[in-house]
Amino acid sequence: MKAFSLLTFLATAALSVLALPATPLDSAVQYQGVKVLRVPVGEDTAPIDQLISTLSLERWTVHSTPNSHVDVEVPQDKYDEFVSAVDKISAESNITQDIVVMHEDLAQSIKEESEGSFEPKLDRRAGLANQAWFTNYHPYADHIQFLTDLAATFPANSKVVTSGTSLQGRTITGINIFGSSGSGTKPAVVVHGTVHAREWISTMVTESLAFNLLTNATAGVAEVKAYLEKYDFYFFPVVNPDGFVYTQTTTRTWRKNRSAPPSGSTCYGTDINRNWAHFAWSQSGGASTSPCAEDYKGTAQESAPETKGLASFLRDRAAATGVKLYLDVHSYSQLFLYPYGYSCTTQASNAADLQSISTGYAAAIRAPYGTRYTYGPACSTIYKTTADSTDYTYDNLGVKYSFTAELRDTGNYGFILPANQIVPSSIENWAGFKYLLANMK
Ligand code: 0X9
Ligand code: ZN
Repeated sequence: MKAFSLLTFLATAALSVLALPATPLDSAVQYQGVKVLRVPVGEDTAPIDQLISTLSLERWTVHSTPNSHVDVEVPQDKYDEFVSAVDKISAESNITQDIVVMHEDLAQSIKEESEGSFEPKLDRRAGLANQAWFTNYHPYADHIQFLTDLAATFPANSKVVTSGTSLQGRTITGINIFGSSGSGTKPAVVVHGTVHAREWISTMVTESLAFNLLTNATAGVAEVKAYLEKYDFYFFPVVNPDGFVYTQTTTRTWRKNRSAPPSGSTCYGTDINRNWAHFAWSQSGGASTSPCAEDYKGTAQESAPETKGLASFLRDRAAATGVKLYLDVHSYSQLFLYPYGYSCTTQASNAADLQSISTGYAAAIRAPYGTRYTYGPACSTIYKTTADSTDYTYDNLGVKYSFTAELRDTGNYGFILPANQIVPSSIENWAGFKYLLANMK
């Protein structure tokens, strides 16, 4: 071994020792033999919901829609019981489609998803704030470093900002990107990802939008430079850091924040996207009051500090400069949704404009790789949701362009989207994002 490679080897070994103690590669063990199944459901969704709850299965599809499907994790020891019960339900409801296997062995898929992601040496060799970042998923601490490095690279046009503190004390960190008149002087565009901890692609795509905006504008691309003169941009890649860290150390498919069980329950977590201070928080049907449910709405409006911090950040921006565009990035299903979530009959006052801009957005997203997005008002396009982010920004803050994007895919991999889809997801979403910036009235 030559001196140089020996040194490299020793440095690498030292870094490996310093590496995170727990990674999805470790946590994947708990998923050995777990399958993820796409199960067709009929008009009546109650029997399948009942079965999933009796067997305590982890749902990937939070809400069952009639005549659609439910994606669900099924461990090996519950597989036979589950499949024979589904067969029975299917026969009674005349369902003709078969169960589809999304993941044969979730442990293996999680391993593949993160290949290379948790080796610090790779990140360091690449340098954090450059295009190579987008070839892999990354540990939480590296995301903070990415934002810091990005802002340090372009100090005249960006700075690190925060939107409060998570329950476990993590600073919710973002990047503010601005033009020649400085920060906070134009209407805001606010984009955030990872409300739901397991939706890792949303972290990467949010970062890629910030990265593309900054690198293109500072490289002199006229169209992008002009956006910086028009808007004051904020990107928060991880607004649920406690949940995100939990997906990296313990349970890859965790969704909610990590709030302690309320009295009488043993279940952790509030759904940040059912916890906003919208009047429909107290209505039923679009969120759960059960602390064990994936869409648990919390003990009170903004009881989750993550929701509260974000809402207060948005209120400040709305009062200071107004918020022109709010985009809440999730996965999966390839959807572009606008208000309302709480009602399938009440229409947004600018519904026609929202529908038409969504049509253009979907066409822009489709151009690079042919990826098809479905779009429309949230409630009638997917399901009813109360006190979600976009109803709040729309009704309470007057943000006329309030959207939820659900990124790739439509169910091949779901949340465990292979890392080689980060770059294409980023490219198509950059096209969609630019379309919005160019076409908002
Ligand atoms: O249920 C949710 O919170 C979102 N779907 S996800 O699978 N990422 O959990 C959809 C929210 C859609 N509702 C509104 N945008 N109003
Ligand atoms: Zn989500």
